[in-house]
Amino acid sequence: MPRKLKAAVAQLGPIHLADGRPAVVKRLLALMREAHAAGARFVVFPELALTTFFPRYWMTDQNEIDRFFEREMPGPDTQPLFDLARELGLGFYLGYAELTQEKGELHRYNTSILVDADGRIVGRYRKIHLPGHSEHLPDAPFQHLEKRYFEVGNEGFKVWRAFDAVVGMCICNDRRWPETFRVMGLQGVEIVALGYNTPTENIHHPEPLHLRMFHHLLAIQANAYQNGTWVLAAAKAGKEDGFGLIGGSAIVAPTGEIAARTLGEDDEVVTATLDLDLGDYIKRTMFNFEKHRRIEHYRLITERTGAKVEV
Ligand code: CDT
Repeated sequence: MPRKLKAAVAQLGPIHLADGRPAVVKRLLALMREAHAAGARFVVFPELALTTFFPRYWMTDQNEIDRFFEREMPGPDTQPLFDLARELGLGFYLGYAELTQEKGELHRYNTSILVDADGRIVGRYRKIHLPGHSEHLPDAPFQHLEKRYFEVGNEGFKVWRAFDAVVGMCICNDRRWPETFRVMGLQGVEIVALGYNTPTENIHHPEPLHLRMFHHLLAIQANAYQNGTWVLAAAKAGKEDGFGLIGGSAIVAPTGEIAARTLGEDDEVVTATLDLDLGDYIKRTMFNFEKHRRIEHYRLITERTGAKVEV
């Protein structure tokens, strides 16, 4: 019996500072209805999908920062997403800023959840590769303060069984690191859901603009192929209060080919029918880990963090 899943990526256009949660959730609900009408059973939303990409702003008042965080999930504003998921039989991935109290201490993470077709949270991922900086960069056109506002995720790269598949999650910058995908690949991942906010400009180095899209696609296509997995990548795109984010939301097959891709920089749904067995031949042949990996030569990957020239 072939395992097929019609899945959707729901790109979001800009969310401005002035846009409140109810207005954003209304957009998400409309995208869910569109994905469902196209036959999808799973839809992927972007990273930090409920607010503007606030790490671009330098803030020192913790109350001001915490306005961008969710204290509960679902909460009063987000409950409609879960209700609609159950009504439509449509699962989703959602990225948001998580404020949680654990052992009497507050923690803040850049988080995503996996919600099944019954509207139940079946998985949670807290972003591990936090890019950017923690200090104020007065000369930069905008900030990238993920290292200031979030802690490094403490739950690893896990996979969950959902939609008759093995599903993993990661967030934005994670997609650029082969380790992210290989850890999930070693758990037999078949679908990696991924939300992102990628600024159009690299504040750390004046790169040609086209490289932002090229590197995004290069990373998701290569990692899909090298692990024989589908990748569902959803962008927040367009100009948020004048600050640009790339689009290029895509569904990538285990062959590394792009099966669907958004065209614009606004709210947009694209779908594809995933053959969940397509990655099997890649996992059995070229990337048969059991047969071909040589872990005795990979020690440095977990023992050394930064590159060091010793010759
Ligand atoms: N959100 C996020 O992780 N964005 C990064 C930009 C890094 S530039 C400091 C990305 O990898 O797309």
